[in-house]
Amino acid sequence: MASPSIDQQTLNVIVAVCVILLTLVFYLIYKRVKGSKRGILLTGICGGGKTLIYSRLVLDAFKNTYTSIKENVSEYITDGGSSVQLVAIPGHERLREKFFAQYVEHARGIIYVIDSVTVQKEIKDVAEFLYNILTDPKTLSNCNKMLIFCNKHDKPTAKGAGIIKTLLEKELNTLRTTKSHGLFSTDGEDPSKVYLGSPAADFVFAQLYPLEVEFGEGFANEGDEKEGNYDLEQLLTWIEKVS
Ligand SMILES: Nc1nc2c(ncn2[C@@H]2O[C@H](COP(=O)(O)OP(=O)(O)OP(=O)(O)O)[C@@H](O)[C@H]2O)c(=O)[nH]1
Ligand SMILES: [Mg+2]
Repeated sequence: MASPSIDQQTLNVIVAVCVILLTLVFYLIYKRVKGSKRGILLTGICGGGKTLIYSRLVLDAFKNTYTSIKENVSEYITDGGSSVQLVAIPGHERLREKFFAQYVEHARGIIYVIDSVTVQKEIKDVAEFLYNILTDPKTLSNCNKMLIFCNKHDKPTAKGAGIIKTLLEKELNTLRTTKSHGLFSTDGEDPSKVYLGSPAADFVFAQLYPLEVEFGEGFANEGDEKEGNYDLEQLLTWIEKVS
């Protein structure tokens, strides 16, 4: 007959083995989920500078760019040594939603690139595509980090990130009023869209929590120089943080 002290020891060993196995299983699940979400998406309307930013990061070079008709995808190793998949999505209105839907499921973070010089003139289009991204349930279920990158800050007429944030909040507030009328059909709410922010107050980005929306500014080229300088410091710091 086994002594009670041996039983206790056996029990301790079994508990220890179980704890180790469970830790291992959770670690493997965590690594798998994290590993499948490696995408950093560069998105936004036409001409914001997505392809040039992609070229600066991946090729460390200036490239002449033309309106993209397909996505650019590449591995990118951050200064801190993390590996992510950088995807530049075409901004053309007939392509952007399709490519966004294709890549969002693997996204760890979304960078919404804006031309800070033309933003006021293009605010309706800039805000509407952003609205579509922010009310897409796939965005919120897959990704909780977004950077709104205000590009072309080499130009003296570029609007600051603070002004662009206010412009967008105002336009998104209007859009959610007009669009939410269409969200209700006779069978109830449209499940393909979520309501933007809190209906109790005017829209501000902070209402999107747990989606964290940050703003940054910089430039992918300087003036009209073909090999001009660039400043993507704030964008790179953000990528490092979410990687
Ligand atoms: N001055 C200046 N020009 C820029 C900057 N970034 C991009 N450009 C120029 O803006 C134009 C559009 O840049 P792209 O990178 O092609 O823009 P995109 O967002 O990829 O556009 P689509 O592919 O149409 O969605 C090009 O002529 C770039 O050289 C910048 O920071 N400053
Ligand atoms: Mg492009």
